[in-house]
Amino acid sequence: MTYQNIVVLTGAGISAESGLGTFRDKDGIWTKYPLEDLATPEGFARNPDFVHEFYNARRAQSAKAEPNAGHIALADLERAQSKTGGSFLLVTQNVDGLHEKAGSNPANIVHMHGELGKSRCGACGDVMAWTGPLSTNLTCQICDTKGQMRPHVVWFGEIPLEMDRIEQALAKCDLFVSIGTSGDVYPAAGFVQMARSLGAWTVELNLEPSSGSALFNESHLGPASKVVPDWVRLNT
Ligand code: BJW
Repeated sequence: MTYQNIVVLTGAGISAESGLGTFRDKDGIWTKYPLEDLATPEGFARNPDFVHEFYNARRAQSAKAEPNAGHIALADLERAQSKTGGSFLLVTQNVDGLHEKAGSNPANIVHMHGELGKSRCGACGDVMAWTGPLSTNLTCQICDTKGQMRPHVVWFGEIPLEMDRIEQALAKCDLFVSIGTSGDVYPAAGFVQMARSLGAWTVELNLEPSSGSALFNESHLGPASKVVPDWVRLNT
């Protein structure tokens, strides 16, 4: 079956087999580290050094990680879709950069929760590519403010990035595929309802049923490195 406009949403589960931890699984990041201290603007204001240490370690780990068969299958799906003349938008909640490494076209990716490979100045808002560690000793190259550099990621209570672009794509899509996300964090958790209410066919590819599982027309359970390539093969 061919679709005119495809939106794919990915979460931490697609990168699990690349060695990057998920957040809410049994050994997930938020079971080991305090979310309130590490993923909120208030936590950063209280103890920026602790937050920098956490994200510096994850930036270094992500830089070493390689995409798995799930990421690669999505790049294949995008190429197949471009041959039909249809549209394709890959909305990822992941900050690891593995979709780009797998060959997905950066122009068709929205990093709604930001990117570890970028920093942002809390004073002037300038965003720049960043590969090394961040610290409170740094000065912004644009506005010269010291101590305000932060990871370019979206914490709880902050507005995810490029929401207008995502909502426009959801409004016109005829296929919505959700991969490796628990469906516990909004607004991403609400995308399936929006797409389905506007007529899209909805597909879940996850290790286990997500919180919004009942809202999907189709659900295929298993590791992303298997279910994503299998599903892409059957649908291209
Ligand atoms: C596999 C697998 C394998 C494992 N193969 N699958 C009360 C009610 C409703 C909402 C709220 C509320 N109170 C507050 C809110 C809003 C809040 C929210 O949703 N809170 C909930 C927790 C209740 N949301 C926000 O604050 C967001 N902002 C916002 O809402 O702004 C208002 C606004 C929105 C829109 C327009 C205008 C205004 C911001 C959320 C920011 C989230 N940030 C983080 C950190 C990012 C940086 C970082 O990486 O550190 O984003 S938290 C973390 O959760 C990260 C993730 O992107 C995000 C989602 O997690 P994900 O990816 O789903 O991972 P898991 O671990 O939860 O799930 C993994 C899944 O994979 C599981 O299902 C596994 O089974 C599966 N899996 N291995 C396939 N091998």
